[in-house]
Amino acid sequence: MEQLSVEFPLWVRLTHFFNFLFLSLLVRSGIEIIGAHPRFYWNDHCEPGSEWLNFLKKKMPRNKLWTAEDEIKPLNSWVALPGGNNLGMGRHWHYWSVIGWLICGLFYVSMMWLSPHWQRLVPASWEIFPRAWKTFLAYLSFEMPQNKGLFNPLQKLSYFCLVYVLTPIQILSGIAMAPAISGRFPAFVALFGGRQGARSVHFIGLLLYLLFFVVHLFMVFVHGFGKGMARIVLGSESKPHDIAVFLGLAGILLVVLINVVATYASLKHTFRMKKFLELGVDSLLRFFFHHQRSVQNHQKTSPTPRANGRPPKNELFQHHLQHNFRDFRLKLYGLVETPLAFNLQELKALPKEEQSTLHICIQGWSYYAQWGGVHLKTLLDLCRPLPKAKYLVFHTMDEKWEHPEDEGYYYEVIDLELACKPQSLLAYEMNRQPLPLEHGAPLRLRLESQLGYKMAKYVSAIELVEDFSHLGKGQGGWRDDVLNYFVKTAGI
Ligand SMILES: Nc1nc2c(c(=O)[nH]1)N[C@H]1C(S)=C(S)[C@@H](COP(=O)(O)O)O[C@H]1N2
Ligand SMILES: [Mo]
Repeated sequence: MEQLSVEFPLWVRLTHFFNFLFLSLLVRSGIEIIGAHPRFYWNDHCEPGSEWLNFLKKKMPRNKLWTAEDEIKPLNSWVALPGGNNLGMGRHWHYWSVIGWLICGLFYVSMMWLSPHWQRLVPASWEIFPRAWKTFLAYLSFEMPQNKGLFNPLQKLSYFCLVYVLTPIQILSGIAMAPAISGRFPAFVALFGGRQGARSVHFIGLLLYLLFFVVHLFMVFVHGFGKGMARIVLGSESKPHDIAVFLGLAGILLVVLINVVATYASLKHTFRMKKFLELGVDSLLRFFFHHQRSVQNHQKTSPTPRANGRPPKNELFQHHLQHNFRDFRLKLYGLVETPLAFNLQELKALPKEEQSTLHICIQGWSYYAQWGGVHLKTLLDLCRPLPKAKYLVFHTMDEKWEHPEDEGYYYEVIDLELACKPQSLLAYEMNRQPLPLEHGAPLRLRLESQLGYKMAKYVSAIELVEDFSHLGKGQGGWRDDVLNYFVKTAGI
């Protein structure tokens, strides 16, 4: 074996700093995301009461319809990035910093394996376990273990687990939560015991990073702060401790400052910040998560699926309800050769598609249901989009009376590629019954590789357009516009 010096090369010291920076952003934005549904389950039905961990003390009313939006817990900016009810921005920060963190981590691991440094973390034999245990007992009896190399056995084992066990699990459980991935590779997600298993594992991972951070900091103090700083900032214990402590504290302050600025800018200049965080990240997310086709067939239904978005109250919708949608017509218009209108009987006479899938809300909860309806492709083949047509706008009868401060009816935009996927339906049936009122009667969109908010309920018309920037605030959907500044790719 090559001899290892007791110095930290520059790349170790730099990646240590960036790892700390990106992890601080990841943890805080992760906490923001948890606030959107602060409950954890080991089952994908997310039955209220079946959570193993619940941070929401609020009880949901038994006697009236509540929706998942009532379960949001706005968090303090001291713990969450950016804090408040800002799921969209939390997600932006999470994806932005995960890319930085992955680049940093990949560089670190490659440098380890390209140099003799890999031996620092990879145990040479199973002997590491009893030796680490002995070190642990030594600490318990307030003895300082004598290091032969840079790290003692317990340290080596903890770092190994952090880099080569916890981190891969965290990356994989994160990916498993994307609906595009759980739709395309259900067996992979089953490794975690399902979607909620992946979410719970991802959360436990966050706790372990925090635990590591606290113990690591404690150990640095126990072993000598100046000595530790000299190593990690300047590379070796023999370097001047005072300069190292000064630079080290300046580095920590910089990370704090970046967090403060990130929080402030996200709250004060949300739209500009969103644009900044999308640079590059948006195309990367699109590349990985937009083109997957869902192949789900779960054959499961959840006893009490949640709803999000309450039924419309406006006169037209009430009229349709009273008359059992007898005069209802679904309109197809815009950039098409033949504008069309269908009543429900006519839609039901078209070839029927059925699918049994997992619904995943951006907030984090999920449920299984069976859906029956017309393939969007069938409708497109009938009205024949003009070559100019790029997008489908789903207009709804939902005036969003619950959000009087935000104007406009609920709508969602998808592109032709998504519309032509095999599991993209306009559904009129849920669990083999006519679509219930709270789930979008008479018609709702189902896009099984996407997050729930894309799947507009109470759909009344489909318009084909070349561009959607004139609609609402131009972000391609009601929730995309007004609520939370969502990322463009709803596959993750
Ligand atoms: N018209 C309308 N459609 C909507 C919404 C809404 O508020 N209004 N909420 C969306 C969100 S965020 C989700 S998660 C799903 C929820 O579908 P469900 O209520 O059938 O469970 O509907 C989507 N479609
Ligand atoms: Mo949602």
